[in-house]
Amino acid sequence: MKLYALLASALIGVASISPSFAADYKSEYKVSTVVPAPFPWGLAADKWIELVRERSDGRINMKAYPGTQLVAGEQTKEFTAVRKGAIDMSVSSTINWSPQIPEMNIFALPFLIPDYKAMDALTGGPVGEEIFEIVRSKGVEPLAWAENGFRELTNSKREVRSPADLEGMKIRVVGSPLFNDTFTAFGANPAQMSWADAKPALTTGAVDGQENPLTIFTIAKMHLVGQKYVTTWGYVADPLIFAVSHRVWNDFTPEDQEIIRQAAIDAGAYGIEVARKGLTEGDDSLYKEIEGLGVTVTHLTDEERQKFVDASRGVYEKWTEIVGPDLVKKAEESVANR
Ligand code: X2X
Repeated sequence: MKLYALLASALIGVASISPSFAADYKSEYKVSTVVPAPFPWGLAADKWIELVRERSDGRINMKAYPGTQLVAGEQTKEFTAVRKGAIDMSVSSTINWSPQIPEMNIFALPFLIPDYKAMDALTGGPVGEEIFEIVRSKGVEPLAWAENGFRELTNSKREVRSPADLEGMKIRVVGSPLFNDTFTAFGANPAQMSWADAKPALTTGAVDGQENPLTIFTIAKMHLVGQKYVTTWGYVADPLIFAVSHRVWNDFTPEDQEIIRQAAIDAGAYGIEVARKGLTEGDDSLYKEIEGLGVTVTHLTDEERQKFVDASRGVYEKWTEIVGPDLVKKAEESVANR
């Protein structure tokens, strides 16, 4: 250990006098995201990039590539690209990685996560640890959590208070077939498509509605593409993971790995803060802002919400088998003890 420390400090010494040391590093590390700043997701990625640049004195240069452009917008193929090293780094939604990592569907089990405290108990507890272990075993280093948010339902047709109101509505979804199952159970017609295709589909009326965090709703100005009804039901939550492909992770010195990891943790805390702004009990200003756009915002009563819970119970049970009953049990315990 002592020898190691000696070697490490010798290396740092060499690095400071020898420009060739940094030549092992790429001149740019590509960071994949779906949405850019000012979406909280993009803000979290930018903060990570900025902190790493600062703390490495400009030696480590990362750049955001939003729109999952590194996989031509096909966000559900992002994980494979990170794994293979076609993407160096990413800030990624568990939804988009769930087609390759079945356990990731845990966050999309309908109505598992009742509130932010539960979300924190999952990501910050044994469930988060297990998910990170799985990601690591597949060749990707997970560093920290950030947040897209609770996904709320929006549509152009009518106020939705019960599954009956959703009957026959065409709803854009993304991720694994879990989302198809859930919306089918509610009586809707789900259509899988990428974020790149979602807005045009809403604009033309090819789909009637969608589900996304409300920060996505406001920043993407979904009210301008006919989304006049919002139902807050918090049926699933969508955490984000800061990650680095092992293809590049293993090239960094332990000190630089630590810089990158700590920067992700700090950027994650910031990202979670901005993702929740205006959507908490103490500050519900974002709901007000949306109402101010002429949108009907419907907060379900417990009784109304329960109808959706009941309707999706079979889906929850089916997907518990796919996610892994032990992991789901762990998650339920974390939520109960939050
Ligand atoms: O496509 C979406 O809905 C988005 C932006 O929320 C994700 O990438 C999961």
